[in-house]
Amino acid sequence: MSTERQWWKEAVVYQIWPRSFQDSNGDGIGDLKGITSRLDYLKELGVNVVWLSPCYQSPNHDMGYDVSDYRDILPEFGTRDDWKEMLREMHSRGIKLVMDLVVNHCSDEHPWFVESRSSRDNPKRDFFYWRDGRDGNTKPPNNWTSYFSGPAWEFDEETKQWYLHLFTKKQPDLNWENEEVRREVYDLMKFWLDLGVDGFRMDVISLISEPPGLPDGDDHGQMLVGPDQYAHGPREHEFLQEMHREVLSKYNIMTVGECAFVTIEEANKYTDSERNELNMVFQFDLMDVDAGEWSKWFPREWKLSEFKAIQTKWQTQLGIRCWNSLFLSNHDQPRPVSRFGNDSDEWRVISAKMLATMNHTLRGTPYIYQGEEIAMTNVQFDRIDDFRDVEIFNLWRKYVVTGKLDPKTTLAAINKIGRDNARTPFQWDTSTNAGFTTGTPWIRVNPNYTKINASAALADPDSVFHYYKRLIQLRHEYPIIVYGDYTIYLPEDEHLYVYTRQLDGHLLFVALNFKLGTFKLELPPQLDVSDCQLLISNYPNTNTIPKALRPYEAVVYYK
Ligand code: TEU
Ligand code: CA
Repeated sequence: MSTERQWWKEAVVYQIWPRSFQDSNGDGIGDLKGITSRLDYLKELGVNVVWLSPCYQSPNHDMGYDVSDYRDILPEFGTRDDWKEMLREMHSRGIKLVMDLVVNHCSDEHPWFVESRSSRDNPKRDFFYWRDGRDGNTKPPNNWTSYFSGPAWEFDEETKQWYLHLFTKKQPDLNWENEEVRREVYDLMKFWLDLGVDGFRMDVISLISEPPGLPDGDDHGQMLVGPDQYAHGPREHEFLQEMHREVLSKYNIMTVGECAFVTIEEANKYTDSERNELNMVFQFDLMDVDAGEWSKWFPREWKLSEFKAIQTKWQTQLGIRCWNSLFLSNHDQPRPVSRFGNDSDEWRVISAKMLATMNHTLRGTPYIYQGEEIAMTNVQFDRIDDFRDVEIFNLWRKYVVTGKLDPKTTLAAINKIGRDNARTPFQWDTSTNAGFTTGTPWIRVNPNYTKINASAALADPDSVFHYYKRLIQLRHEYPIIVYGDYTIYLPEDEHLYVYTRQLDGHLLFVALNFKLGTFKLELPPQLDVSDCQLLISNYPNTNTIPKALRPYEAVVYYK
């Protein structure tokens, strides 16, 4: 049996985080009209799909991931008509639109929650998880901690009960056990699908079903009971199959579920086409490779062999009917060239191309996060006030303000791994504020925009941008890049990542040097790479496979 061919397997997806992409009216905040004005740039890059992070009505406590009206556009971003025009302009350029679906939780300002908290017998009470606390109601109902520091429960003074929030207290969790909640979700999905959207990225969809009785989790002795304890509840797959029956099956769309803590076994269930759940999931094993034992805020050194083992697991252990997604960053992650490559002046371009080569030649659908295609880097803010992310502020309040962590090392960790790295404005050109806004940007622009920007990248045929463009073209020309089987070589090598893809008698050979040094490329005798043709490389190369790889060198051959 061979892999079923599907448009969303062949596509490349570009993620837009609207607040920081392009401002059109000088208020310092990116907006929908701004996106529309930049679509020719995306067309030039050659991407097939845009995944748009939330643009719905929201108090923006968690930058749009706290929705207060699922059918309305946030006024800062524009109007429904602006949205319709954006969609029309995308479609006329052959670009599809995937919207973000944030329905594990909503905002505490959503009318459902406002009603729900108004009294214990309100009809919407059961839309959320309300419970009595322990010890005479003085302690939360269980020991779960929220994703963003502190307990996952908040006490409500009015009705004297606690509600569950796996993220901030302004993001109450919806109770999916309640059939009415599910019906509301399916209705709002149909609302957007009927307006012409081409799919959904589903925020933390692995958290919608809770373990019955909401039992205490094991705190591992660290007072942290994180989502690994409450992800993939018993009704998760049942809910998704219902959603598929009620909504997804009626449209030709793509779905990707953000699945925190997903195991390969679970991912096989989520994405098996015969089970009718999701097309693919985002898994975070690679994003956790540098996380310390305690949390991501205590990063550790990682070995290339571990990195490759993660990739290889996801390349080889998903079933033939399943599918993978490939990403190096998103709006929650630091910039990949700073994290996995080398962002010095000398190596930024070369190492970013090497990382891109990997992300676009593995099996799965590749995602590009805005700015990655010009190798934007992490920022370096030296004051906590320069940041804007609630996750960072919660960390600061809980640990630094209370004296548990020292400000200097915490600031260093925030600069290294914090989410605002991904959220500084897109760097378009050398004009004021990188061409992002004529006003004051809502978050500071990375000062390196004078060197790193899209206009410079477009003008330089050797830029990272043009390299991405070529990778995307290759994907559309060579089915082996999409559908080929994966084999790794030299798995223990700590410098090079070498693998092949195979399809219908063809071979794709990929070799990547992850390190700053030149290393011999010794190929196993069973691998016949004679008569190969060079498809792409970040160094000048020929049809002869090099005997050694230079710093961050990437080569792709085909026969
Ligand atoms: O993220 C969920 C999630 O798993 C992230 O918390 C991620 O692992 C983390 O930010 C890394 O520190 C989604 C959204 O992508 C994120 O922006 C939201 O804040 C979150 O859900 C709540 O909606
Ligand atoms: Ca604006």
